[in-house]
Amino acid sequence: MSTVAEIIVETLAAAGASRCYGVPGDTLNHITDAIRQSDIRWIHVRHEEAGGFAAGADALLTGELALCAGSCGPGSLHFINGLFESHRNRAPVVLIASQIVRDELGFDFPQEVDFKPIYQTCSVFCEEIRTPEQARRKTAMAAQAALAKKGVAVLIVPADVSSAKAPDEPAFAVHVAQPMIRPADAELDRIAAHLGEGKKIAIYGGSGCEKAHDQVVALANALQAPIAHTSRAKDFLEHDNVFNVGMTGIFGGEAGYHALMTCDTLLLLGCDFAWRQYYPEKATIIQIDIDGTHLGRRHPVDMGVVGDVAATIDALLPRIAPRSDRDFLDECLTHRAKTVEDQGKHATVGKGGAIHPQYLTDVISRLAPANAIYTADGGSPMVWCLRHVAATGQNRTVISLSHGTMANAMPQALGAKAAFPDRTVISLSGDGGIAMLLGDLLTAVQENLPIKVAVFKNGALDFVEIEQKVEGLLEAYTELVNPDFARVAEAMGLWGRRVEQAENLESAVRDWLATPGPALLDVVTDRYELVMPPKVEAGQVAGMALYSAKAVLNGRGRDVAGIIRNLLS
Ligand SMILES: Cc1ncc(C[n+]2csc(CCOP(=O)(O)OP(=O)(O)O)c2C)c(N)n1
Ligand SMILES: [Mg+2]
Repeated sequence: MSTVAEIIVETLAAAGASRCYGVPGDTLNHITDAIRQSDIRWIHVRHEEAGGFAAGADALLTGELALCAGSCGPGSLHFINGLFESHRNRAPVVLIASQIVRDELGFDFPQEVDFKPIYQTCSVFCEEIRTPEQARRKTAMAAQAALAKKGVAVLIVPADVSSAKAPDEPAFAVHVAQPMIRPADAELDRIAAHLGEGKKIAIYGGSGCEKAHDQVVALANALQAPIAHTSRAKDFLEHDNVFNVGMTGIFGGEAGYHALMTCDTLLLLGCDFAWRQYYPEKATIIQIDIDGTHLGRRHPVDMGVVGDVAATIDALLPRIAPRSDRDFLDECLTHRAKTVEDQGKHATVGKGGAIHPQYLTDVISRLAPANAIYTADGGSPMVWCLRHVAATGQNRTVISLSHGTMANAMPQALGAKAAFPDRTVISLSGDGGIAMLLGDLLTAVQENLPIKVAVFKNGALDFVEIEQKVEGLLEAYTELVNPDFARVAEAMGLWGRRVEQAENLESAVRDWLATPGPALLDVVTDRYELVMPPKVEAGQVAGMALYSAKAVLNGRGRDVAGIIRNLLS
């Protein structure tokens, strides 16, 4: 007769899970013992938050279940931020949150934490296995929910339940359905009629365009329409696309902004872009999304339909009369060329051999294999990743776009590497971000996960400093006193090198990429890089001007000179 712990592990393995990230302890011991005897690989992280990030990247990139497991109280609580990130990325992760024994629940027992209200806010399923009889069915339902609803599922398992014998009963299987969903014929006819009336049509594609690259490009060709994309759709739409005008929004460029704001007809394809000021006021907007709750959520739309992007375009294309007028498209592509040129200006060596962060990203993107996986920290590295890692159609980027957390990149790289041992996995880390979960560099060594970490060492919480400056505030509490991260990495068992001058960068990046084991490059980057939005709001200019006046009055004229130099160069 099996124990409940064995049944849980067996059910999750049968549902496709092959890795579990966690820290063992007390109430989890029967579960870890069952994992020890299974085909699931246990990956021992040093902080559970890192495990939450790693499992999310693993699940997001593979589309398969990834697991986390923690001890009761603080152990399972520590996953929270990593799992918020993973949930908001729609990654199918199951957390086994072990719990104190049932008899003591509700008496403020040592390490008692009521996980349900805590994890309910970042999960698609959050239930306690109350009896051994529930174990098989609830575990299967957790896996089913994570895969079908795409998000985190949490199983709370009291220690006396996991160690109990489970009844013999048939296994519950998990099903991954792949239906073909598209709007009704009459709806497609109406979309075609709207498009027929448009004079300046723009397409805005989001992550719903994964697996729909060719269809979206074919539609753009038929409509002679520019394609702008969200940051999440970078991997799916940027490459091999002569209609691409890039992103809009604060991380985007002028071309994407121009296409959306000046079109008369906008087709939203699987995108849920949150920043409402970047939607056009007057255009006719048609939205196609697999999730009906997304329709009109960000901005009013004239027509909203439910469908998978590829299947919908396949059914829509025969209803559309191809166009030849490309005036609007050409206008947007001219803006695009200018945007690329402007953004490229900083991807060069700075004055006196300074390393612009854009240049560092550009060098890495040029030298890394075409199928590399990149992760980037919340803060300025995510912006450099979005703008300067060239999409190849094979590479992937994992960025904290919805949750916007710090310290995600290195642990997400661990999960990506565990899932794809044959691919180069690169973490673009902030100096603030890497320090936050530094201990998990040890996981790269201990678990033999040879990730490549690049630290953008600008000596500051730079992104916050920029935010403060554009609001007209003086920067405060953003200074970082850093160690030499290369020597720290070496002491931890990684390969490490520090780079301060641009002339040494390329050879250092080559050595770093060629190192067989985990490796960290500590790169001193220029601090005064402004992450310029495509259209600087009037308020932001006023904020900068105000900052400049305050800074000069406070004897910080050099800072202003640094920013202005970078803006103008
Ligand atoms: C966990 C967490 N804490 C704080 C913040 C607020 N925040 C956003 S970016 C940032 C600075 C990041 O600094 P660093 O990692 O050095 O990157 P940089 O912007 O300097 O390149 C901070 C503090 C956050 N997003 N997440
Ligand atoms: Mg920094």
